[in-house]
Amino acid sequence: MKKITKLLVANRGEIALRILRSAKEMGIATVAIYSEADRLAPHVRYADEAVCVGPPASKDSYLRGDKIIEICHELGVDAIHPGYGFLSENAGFARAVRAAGLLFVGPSPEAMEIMGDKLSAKQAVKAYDIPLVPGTDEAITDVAAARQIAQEVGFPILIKASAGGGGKGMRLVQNADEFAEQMQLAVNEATSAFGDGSVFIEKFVTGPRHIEIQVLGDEHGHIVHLFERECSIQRRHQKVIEEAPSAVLTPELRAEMGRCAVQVARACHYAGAGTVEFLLDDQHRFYFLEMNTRLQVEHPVTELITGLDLVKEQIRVAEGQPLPFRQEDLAISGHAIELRVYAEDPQNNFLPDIGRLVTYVRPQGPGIRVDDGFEPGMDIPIYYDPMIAKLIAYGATRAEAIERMLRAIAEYQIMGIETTLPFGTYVLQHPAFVSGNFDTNFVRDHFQPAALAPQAPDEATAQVAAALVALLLHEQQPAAIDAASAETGGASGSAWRRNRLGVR
Ligand code: MV4
Repeated sequence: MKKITKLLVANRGEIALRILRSAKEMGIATVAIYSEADRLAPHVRYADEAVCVGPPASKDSYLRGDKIIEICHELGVDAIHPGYGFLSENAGFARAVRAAGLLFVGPSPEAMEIMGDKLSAKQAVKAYDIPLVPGTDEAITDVAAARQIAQEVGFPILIKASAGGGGKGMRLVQNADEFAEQMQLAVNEATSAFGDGSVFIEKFVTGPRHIEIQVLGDEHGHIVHLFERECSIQRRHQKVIEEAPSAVLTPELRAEMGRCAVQVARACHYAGAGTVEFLLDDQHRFYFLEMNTRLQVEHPVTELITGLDLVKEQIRVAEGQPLPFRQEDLAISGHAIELRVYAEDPQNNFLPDIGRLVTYVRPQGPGIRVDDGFEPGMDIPIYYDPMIAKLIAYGATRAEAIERMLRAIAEYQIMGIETTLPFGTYVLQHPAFVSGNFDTNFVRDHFQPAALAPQAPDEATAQVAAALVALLLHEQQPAAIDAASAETGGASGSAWRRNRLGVR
């Protein structure tokens, strides 16, 4: 056991703040790092100390593992929390941290390596009873042999890159005639994107749900699961809405997927917080896809339904403490939904929208949590992920969580950039979402951008708008209008304005 007294957070934005807050509650001193683009970011002020690591580009700042370790030595830091993204799943960095005599708040480099590659992950879980999508568990190299396997599995099939993730290097093959060409494309894409051309075959599961299980392990071999998150609402392989629990899992299926997730974690001697991803098909059969060896963006929904602080648990595990609970101590209470508020235009194919948060007012009230890293007036940096905030609603039931989310979206005032907030309203009111009957094709099947287009105002609204424009023009040019007003013997412009607005 080694107590952490000073923690460096190797990240930015909402997740840096999220981690700093838990460290503060635990009485741990904190160090933030920041790039030149983030000098004014809230995480920099929140930490006890902050060090600039370099120019805006991630590779020159948040990815500079060598510099970050050096800072730890200079400031007497004893542990690093990597957050998500950046260095969080970099086994080489985790190894360097360990070699420098520091604690890495995350799993071992060995576990990261095993799960970082999809084929080695499949190999690792082979000894356990984990359902895998029919296909190959070794890299395919010979086209003719691979086509033969695809025939046996049955088209359509997917060719996936072993080193891939987020749908990159994934090719859908409809029939044997296309196979050779698609395989070549997949190998080329994997080679250029990951420096590793290993690909494998999986039967294509049509209309699957993406359901993941949160796991938590300690260094003494205890592993529990913290139930599921439903993450099927996504676009371009990026999640937008997540919820816990899933509307479709029965207690039996939940327990079974949970047991499998724990076994996947056991297969790589996992310690820390991790996520085991599954596909669930329309027959409610589930298949292990991959394991993410980090804290995930959507972890708050799990926190809300379990009452746990996952960052605190991560820190305690990193210190070598045993988990303070067993599986049977854990239960789901209530329902939580997260909407990722991205600086993107849902009416324009979710293209990133850059600019300034001219107005930024967060929603509040019962059951609402906002995890963000912005303040009014700040610019959205172009260098990083365009996520502004995570809006999380909690309720006793799914219906109450939906009502609260809709109310909170209506309260949220963001002006200056387009966001995914209106998309959230659309989804949360959609019959398919409300009924729970949806899959990973939700956006393709049910979302029409035109549904978000502003409606033409009615006559009364148009007149109020015209009056407000007149008032604003008056405010900007009071001298000219006051002069006109004096000529007609009226009150001064500003006094008139005060009276009209009821301001004293
Ligand atoms: C699949 C699949 C259907 N069948 N594998 C996409 C990203 C990667 N993590 C796994 N993905 C998929 N793998 C088989 N065998 C469908 C997807 C998929 C998907 C998965 C999760 C969430 C959203 C998705 C959107 C499209 C495709």
